Order: sequence, then C-alpha cells, then structure tokens
Amino acid sequence: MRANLAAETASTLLKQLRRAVLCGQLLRVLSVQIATASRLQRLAGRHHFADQLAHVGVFHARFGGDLSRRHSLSARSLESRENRVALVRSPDFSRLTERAPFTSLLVEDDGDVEIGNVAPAPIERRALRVAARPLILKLERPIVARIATISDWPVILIDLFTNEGIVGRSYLEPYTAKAMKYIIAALEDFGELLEGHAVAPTEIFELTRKSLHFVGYQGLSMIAVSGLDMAAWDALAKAANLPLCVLLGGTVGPVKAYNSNGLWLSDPAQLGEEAARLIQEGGFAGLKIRLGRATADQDLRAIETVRAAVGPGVRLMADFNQGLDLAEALVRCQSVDGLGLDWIEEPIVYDNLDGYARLASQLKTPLQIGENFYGHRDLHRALQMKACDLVMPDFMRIGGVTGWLKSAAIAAAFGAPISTHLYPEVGAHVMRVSETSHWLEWQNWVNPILKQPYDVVDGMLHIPAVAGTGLDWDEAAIGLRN
Ligand code: SMN
Ligand code: MG
Repeated sequence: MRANLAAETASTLLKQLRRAVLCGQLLRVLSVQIATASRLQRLAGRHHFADQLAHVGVFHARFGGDLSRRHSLSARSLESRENRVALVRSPDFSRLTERAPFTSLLVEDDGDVEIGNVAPAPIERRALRVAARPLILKLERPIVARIATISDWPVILIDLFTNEGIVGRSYLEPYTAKAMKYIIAALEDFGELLEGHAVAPTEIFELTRKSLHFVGYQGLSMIAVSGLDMAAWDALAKAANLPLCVLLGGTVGPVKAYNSNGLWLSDPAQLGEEAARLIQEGGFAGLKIRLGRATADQDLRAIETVRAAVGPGVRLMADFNQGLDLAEALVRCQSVDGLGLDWIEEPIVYDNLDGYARLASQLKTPLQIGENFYGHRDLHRALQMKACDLVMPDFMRIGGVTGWLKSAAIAAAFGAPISTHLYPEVGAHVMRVSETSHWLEWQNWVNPILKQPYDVVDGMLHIPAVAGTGLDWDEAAIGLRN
C-alpha cells in the first residue's frame, strides 16, 4: 500500500466524504462507515486498483436514491444497492464540479465483492490542472554521437490532474536542459486553456496544437502538444480502468525490442565487451551501434568487433545520428552496405529528404529515418518521396499517441515497417496496435525515477497489467535528484 494512503486516516476520509455530501456531490448517503486500511488494500488489490490507491477514498456506505438515473450500473449491483459498499475513486474534493464523483464502485453482497460499472459520461471527466517539472538524470552510458555528447539527460515530468482525481502521466526528453523552460511554459499555458475541458485526447491534441498555430505547428509547439497528449491518453485509459493498448483495441502482450543503451562512438576495441553486456541486460536479439567516426575504417572495425562478440544471430542496426554531409554519406553508406545491417539510420541532416531519396535509391540496406518527423505529415512526405524504407517516429515530435496512431496508419498504407524512438513505455502500448510494427527501441534512461520500470525478458518488453500506460513517479528518487 502506498505510504500516503496509509497515512490518510479514517477521520480525514470521513471529513472529505461529509464535505462532499454537503456539496451535494454524493448521491444520498444514508450511512457511512470507513473501511479499514487492510480491507481497502484487499479490495483494491483484488480488483487491480492498486495503482490508483493514492487517490482512492474507500467508504462503506448505503445509498438511497436512484443511482441508475445518473450512472449505468450492472443489474446485480443495482439489486444490492441498498446494501452497501462503495469504493469512490479519487475525487479532488476541493474542486468538485457538478455530479457525483464516482468512477468505480465495489458493491459488496454477502461477503462477495463485485465491480459495479459506474461509468460517468466522458463529459464528466475533465482536465483541471497541468503540472510540469524539470529534472536532470545522469546517463549510465553517456551519449557520444557525431553531433553531440550528452551525459546529463533532461526530463520533464507531466501530471495532468482531472476532476475525478485521476492523474494522467507522461514525460518528455528534450535533449537540452535549456529547452525545458520553454516547453514547461507552454504546458502550463495548456493547463489554463484546458481547465474544465473533457479528457478527450483527440480534441486536446487539436486544441493545444491550434493554440500555437501562429508560432508554428512544429518544433517546440509539437513537443509540448505531444507531452500533454501522452498524459491525456494515460488519464483516459486509467478512467476506463484499462491498459492503454487495450483501450486502443489491442491486448497486453510482449513487444520485440532492441537494446539501444550503448555502443556510442567509443574506441572500437572496447565495443565487444559492451555489446555482450547489452545483450545480457534483457536477452536481446538486436542492438544498435552508432557510426560516424573520423574514418570509415574505424566504423568498419567497430561493426566487426560487435559482430564477433554477439555472433551472427543478433540483429544489428547502425545510426549515423545525422553526422555526415551528403557527399560523405554517398561513400560511407556504401562502405557499410552489404554487411548484413538491419538498417542504416539518419546518415545526413534530418530535413534533407531529397538527399535521403538519393541514398535510398542506391543502398541495399534499408534506410531508416523518423525520429525527427514533426507530425504525421512529415512521415507521409518522406514515404511519398521514397526518402526511406523504414520509419521510427519519436513520441515527443510525432504528436504523442495521437500523432503515432495517425502515422502508423500512413506507414501501414505504404507497407513501411514502423519502429519506436525513445519512450519505450508508451511505445510498447502503441506497437501492440500498429499494423506494421517492427522494433521497439529499448533504453532505460528514466528507469531510476519510475515506480515500476518495465521488464524486458528474452528481448521482449512486457507491459504491466495496470490501467493507463503504467507510468508512475518514484517521488523519493526524484527528490534525491533535485
Ligand atoms: C539517439 C537517441 C537519443 C539521443 C541521442 C541519439 C539516437 C537513437 O538517434 O536513435 O537512439
Ligand atoms: Mg537515431
């Protein structure tokens, strides 16, 4: 049980409930009795509400009045409504608006507990506030690429608070610490814009995007929109009490991942040992190596060393991180073509699609781009221009979950395999519902501040069986880093 829930005494809960009753927020409550902490734990655990406990108030209550008029209840729940127990999820009691704050109800009948389907209309699920916090995490293996060296990894934690008390969570990784203040300001403005708006991610996406239309849809605007979008989808899935992939029409299951946590531009001689360790970190069947050293020979040696260390069965992807100009790329990509790489990624600057089309027409190895697509139209344009064979949108640039879904449909129409870039937690959910789903990029850079990092077993990422995306903050770990 969460510490803050345990600390929430019976009398605090009772006071909150009375206040809600006084505000006319609860249906006619005839009598109230507070559940003991251990009973609460048992109920919530049994019904997979454990992740929402921080925001749960549990009351034994008897209801009068006609519950069914406001909420759809299962027949069995209705029969037993005279008799009892309500689990009221997370109302923000100080800011309740109109109706009863129920989203879930556990009805107890002769010792049996059953979930009554108390589903408020979506319109009742409203955004109240957006909180965005900057954080810097130390990378275990610093990023060393042609275009940048990064050892401090900036992260923005986003919490979208709703009137139900459900909190939608997401994070952004904007690469540079300085960019965080602009993005956070935009997110806070979105919070004001959205106060009282339904938690409807598609509408929120459009509203927030259009609110920044005069400064452009792409760049910082899209990054902020994407961050809020992911939090909104998390909130919606939590409200439906479903893992995001299930809300999107899929099932919880494993997702094929490659380990992208290393093999930066270090001395080729050291890469064998590192590659072997990276495989062991999760039984991976794929790794990404970074290229773009001073000479083509050094890159070749790096690939040979890694291949010798991991054997022929492991898939190898190679990323130039935009480090070459077109003239260099024409030569350097040829030199690694035919080595059995699964893809060659971003050899040149991201927006030179003509250059990419030229390279793609010359190479046997599939050309991979996409982490710098800003919105689904960029992806559409690249595929239409035959600028790549594979696509790998990044969640903070493509438009979060909403942008991904649009992009995955376009990629499917082109028959282009789609892989994720960063954000493995959200990525795992959408990969379960993407027709041409290819590889998930695994990197564990935010794991130190997650309450429940995802498991990787035999190279497969496992989505936890909890509502939403499964993102929750380890506040103690965050405190230590601030
Ligand atoms: C990358 C990711 C994150 C930071 C720098 C570089 C890389 C990738 O392009 O595709 O993993
Ligand atoms: Mg890349």
